Amino acid sequence: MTFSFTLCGIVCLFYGLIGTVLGNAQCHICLEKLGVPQTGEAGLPGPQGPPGKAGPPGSPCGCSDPAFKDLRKDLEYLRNELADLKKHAKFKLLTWSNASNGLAYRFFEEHVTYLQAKKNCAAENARIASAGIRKLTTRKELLSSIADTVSYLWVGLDDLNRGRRWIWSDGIRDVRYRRHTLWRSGEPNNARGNEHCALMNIVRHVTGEVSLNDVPCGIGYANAPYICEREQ
Ligand SMILES: [Ca+2]
Repeated sequence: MTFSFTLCGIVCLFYGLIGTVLGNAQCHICLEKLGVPQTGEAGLPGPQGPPGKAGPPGSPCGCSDPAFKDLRKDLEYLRNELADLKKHAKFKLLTWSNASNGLAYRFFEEHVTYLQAKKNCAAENARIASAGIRKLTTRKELLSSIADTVSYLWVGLDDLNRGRRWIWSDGIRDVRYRRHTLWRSGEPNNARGNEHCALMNIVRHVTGEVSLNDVPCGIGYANAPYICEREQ
């Protein structure tokens, strides 16, 4: 037995030095014959295990990269824009919308004469806006709800009546000498004797700053967009 072990040792050592596959097999056979248990080839890899535990939280970034600063600025800008959109979404004039003065308003962007605007509002059971124009809080609300590119509008104010008095579309007589008049300085001037309708120039939408000028009402002169006003 001792001799056999020694022989196997020589065989294994010899073939181990040569390093051949056949030699390894001879060594295994020799040891197997002596009853020494031999390990077979390694089996296939087992299935993948479950995911490990989450790692520790990362450390805060340096944030000193100029690109990061730009991104933060952009994000701030987008947040403000979103806040503005949300604010204005509450009051859109493209359809009939209720204003804080208890009346409803709708903006029409088509450019027409004063007389056509009057007809179009009447078709909506409405009048060209007057009460909401006179009141600053409502005027700001209205003008903030239409595009900044709209720089003038018809308002419901004319002196087409027999007495040639300036009367708003809701029946209120305009008193041009009041301290808070909306007329531009020197207006109404009835230039060339045919200016009987009020056109409103918008100076600033957000503040509601405007000025009125009397202009011809009919075809061939001024065409402008307008806002109609009616009961809710
Ligand atoms: Ca004028």
